Amino acid sequence: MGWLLSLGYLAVVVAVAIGTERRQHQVQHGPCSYTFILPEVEQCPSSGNFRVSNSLQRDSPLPPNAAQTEKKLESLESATENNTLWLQKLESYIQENMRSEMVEMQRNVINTQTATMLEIGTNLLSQSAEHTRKLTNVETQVLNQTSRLEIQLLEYSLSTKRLEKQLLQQTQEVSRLNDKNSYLEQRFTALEARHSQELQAIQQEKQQLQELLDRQSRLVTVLERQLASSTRNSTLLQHQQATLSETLQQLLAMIAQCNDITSLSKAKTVIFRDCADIYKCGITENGIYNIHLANSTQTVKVFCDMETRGGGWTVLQHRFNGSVDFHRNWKDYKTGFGDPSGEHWLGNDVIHLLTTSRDYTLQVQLKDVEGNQAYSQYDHFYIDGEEKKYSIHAEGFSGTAGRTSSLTRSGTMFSTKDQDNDRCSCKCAQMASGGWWFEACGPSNLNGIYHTGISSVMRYNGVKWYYWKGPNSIVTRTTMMVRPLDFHK
Ligand SMILES: *[C@@H]1O[C@H](CO)[C@@H](O)[C@H](O)[C@H]1NC(C)=O
Ligand SMILES: *[C@@H]1O[C@H](CO)[C@@H](O)[C@H](O)[C@H]1NC(C)=O
Ligand SMILES: *[C@@H]1O[C@H](CO)[C@@H](O)[C@H](O)[C@H]1NC(C)=O
Ligand SMILES: *[C@@H]1O[C@H](CO)[C@@H](O)[C@H](O)[C@H]1NC(C)=O
Ligand SMILES: CC(=O)N[C@H]1CO[C@H](CO)[C@@H](O)[C@@H]1O
Repeated sequence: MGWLLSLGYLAVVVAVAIGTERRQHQVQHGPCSYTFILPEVEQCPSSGNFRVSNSLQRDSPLPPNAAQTEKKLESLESATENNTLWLQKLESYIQENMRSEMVEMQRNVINTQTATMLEIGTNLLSQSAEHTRKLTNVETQVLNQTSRLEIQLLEYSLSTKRLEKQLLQQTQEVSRLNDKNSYLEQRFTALEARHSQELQAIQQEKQQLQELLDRQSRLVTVLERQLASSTRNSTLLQHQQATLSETLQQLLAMIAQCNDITSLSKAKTVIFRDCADIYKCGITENGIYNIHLANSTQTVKVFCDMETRGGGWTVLQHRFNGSVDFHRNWKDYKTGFGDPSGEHWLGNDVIHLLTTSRDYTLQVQLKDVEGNQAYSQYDHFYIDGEEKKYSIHAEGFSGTAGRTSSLTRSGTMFSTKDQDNDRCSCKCAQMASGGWWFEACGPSNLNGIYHTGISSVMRYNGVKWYYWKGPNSIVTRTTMMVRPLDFHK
């Protein structure tokens, strides 16, 4: 069988050599190997003188034992010859069977291919074994990875569980928040509703305000129109005002006439005889006014006291600071001296004419150095004319300045330093100073020396009203004034 295989192999080698150039071939037979060169089949036409070279080359080196080697060599030579013969035979056989063998060879080729395929298969097997090994490695690695992955997976699952727990908590939290949210939403809704209500209310208010505004603007328009007509009317009013002011001026003129005694007396029959007349005309302020004496064209400036006890008093005598000298002669007392606005004596003639024209009341007002005030009143008072030495007449005594009248009895005449009409052997007017109704000098002298300051020395010449505070009282203010008895009627 091995031999057949060898033959087959040889045939294959020969088949390979066919169609190619001359090539060397080796054949392994047991421990020996043979090298031979095959002739070219196509270049050798099938002629009869085909020869085979007998030359054989020895490949292996000579053995150490030469005899043995010789023997062996001989056997080998014979074998070779046998072989050569065999080969020749074979060659011829081959030559004969070339064509038929060709077919077989082709079949053999297929076999060879199969072998090759087998070899390749073996190779493949070995490769696949390698691959298997590698695969195993890979598998272990994969297993390693898988285990690692499993561990990781375990960890992951653990963490997943943790996360799940957290998720659960968060879900709970979320649900709680949702609850809260819903509550808030409810509240929000309520608030929204309230807001919308408020908004509605505000809108209503706004509307109302708008309406109000409209109404007001309409009103303003109406007012404007009224203003326009008022402006027109104001012209009319101005005319009326002009008329009114004219009337007023007329009235004022009339009042002025009331004040101006001269013009009134000349123009009309109404005459201011005294301050009472002026007061009744409506003038109630203290001041200096003109009066007309009865049966006379003379105008007299007098001071009117419009405030004391009902007002309407015509002042005859006034002293308050000693600025005017009262130690004067008959003529001065007759005509009067000083200024009605300050210290003065009105004048005996005027006093006579005035007090004999109507029934007059005399009032004597006093004030001492300590500021005490008092008065003496005589309901009926008048003095005679110069022919009767201005004799005094005062009845109906009352008042606070002493319980007894300090005036001398009625009928006492007037005396000055240059006319002694008293009932004293002395000259009272010179002793007591000033002009007065002295008797045996008497308890009063309002025209004496105006002393200032307190003194213990008895003064006979000072201002005196004996029954008020005795002889030592210092009177600092005196006023003699008259008013008609029927003033209040
Ligand atoms: C997996 O492989 C790494 C190196 O790649 C090695 O250190 C480890 O011990 C292996 N683990 C297992 C379970 O084989
Ligand atoms: C303007 O005067 C007329 C007639 O005098 C009167 O009817 C009208 O009311 C007056 N208008 C105003 C705004 O006073
Ligand atoms: C007294 O009074 C009058 C009038 O008020 C004034 O003019 C005068 O200076 C006064 N005299 C003294 C001394 O006070
Ligand atoms: C004023 O004159 C008239 C007539 O002449 C007279 O009757 C009257 O008494 C006089 N009055 C005074 C106060 O003299
Ligand atoms: C020396 C040797 O082996 N010779 C052989 C050659 O071939 C014939 C037959 O084929 C054999 O019988 C011989 O022995």
